[in-house]
Amino acid sequence: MSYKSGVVGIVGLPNAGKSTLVNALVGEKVSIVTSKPQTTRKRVTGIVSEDNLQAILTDAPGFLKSEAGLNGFLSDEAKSVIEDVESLIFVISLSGGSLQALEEHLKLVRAAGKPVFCLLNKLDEAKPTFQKEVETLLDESGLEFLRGSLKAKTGRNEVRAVILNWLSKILPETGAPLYDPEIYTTQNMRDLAEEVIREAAFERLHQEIPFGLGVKIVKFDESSESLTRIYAEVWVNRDSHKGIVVGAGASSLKAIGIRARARLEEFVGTKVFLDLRVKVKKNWIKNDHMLQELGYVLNSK
Ligand SMILES: Nc1nc2c(ncn2[C@@H]2O[C@H](COP(=O)(O)OP(=O)(O)OP(=O)(O)O)[C@@H](O)[C@H]2O)c(=O)[nH]1
Ligand SMILES: [Mg+2]
Repeated sequence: MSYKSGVVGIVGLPNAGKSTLVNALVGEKVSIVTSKPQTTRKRVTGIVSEDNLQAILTDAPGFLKSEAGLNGFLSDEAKSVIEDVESLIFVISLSGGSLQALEEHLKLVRAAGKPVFCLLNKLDEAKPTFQKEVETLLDESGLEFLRGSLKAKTGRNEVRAVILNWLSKILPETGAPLYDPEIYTTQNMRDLAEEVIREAAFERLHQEIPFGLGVKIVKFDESSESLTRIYAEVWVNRDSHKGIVVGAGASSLKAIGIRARARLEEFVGTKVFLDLRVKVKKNWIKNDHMLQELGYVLNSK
């Protein structure tokens, strides 16, 4: 019987809807989604298993040009995802943005010489002039594209069906799935906990904080069958950010903890005790040693 599988990179500029697409294709929440750009940092794997195919999706950070610090890591990670996969889905937001940044990213994507499918996302918020420019660019590049919106369920289902059909054509024949079809992510619980806490914090905080916010899981204690104890540090880049994350009477930190704990309980399947502490780690986003401590280091380095 024919069975196809392969590794597919989900790439694009920050905030285009890449992680939303991964979650829609997998049918489970594997990657965190927020309204703030540069949400995804380390690549996340989501696995879609159908009767005839399995796609191992690699959700990349948004593409940006930078050489140092956390931005440098994001930039390198986005580029290395393009190298490490067999085919690519390029997600573009029609809600506007820089055509030049898009062109630069497109150049890298095309240079990889791999099958590419483009999703023109956020059709519900499309800016007509920008949409025209993007479509001309893709037509000139000879790239296949779909216009769609991942905002509502019907849109997600339509996009999912078209992309699965594309995958069924381009994925290589493997005879059997590469991963057990029951598995939908390769992420471990510690990494997942870090992402869930970061998402809860991003949702709660002002625009300027999230980029300088990191989460370190200090201890993940599963020794009790009915209660998982998670001890985590929330790192901020500046003294002045600590008070904002904690909030008056610790209201903000408590709200972050409540939201994160509810999601963590769904994932781990037990009650969760969550201990969150805010630490000021001055300029950690520019410090190689501290970046490494949070796992922001390329596998190849
Ligand atoms: N209006 C609208 N919003 C969308 C659509 N798809 C995704 N979003 C929203 O866009 C924002 C960014 O979505 P993400 O999936 O986190 O985007 P991303 O490309 O993974 O972003 P980074 O990881 O930061 O690069 C979130 O607030 C989503 O809910 C869409 O089709 N329409
Ligand atoms: Mg993302």
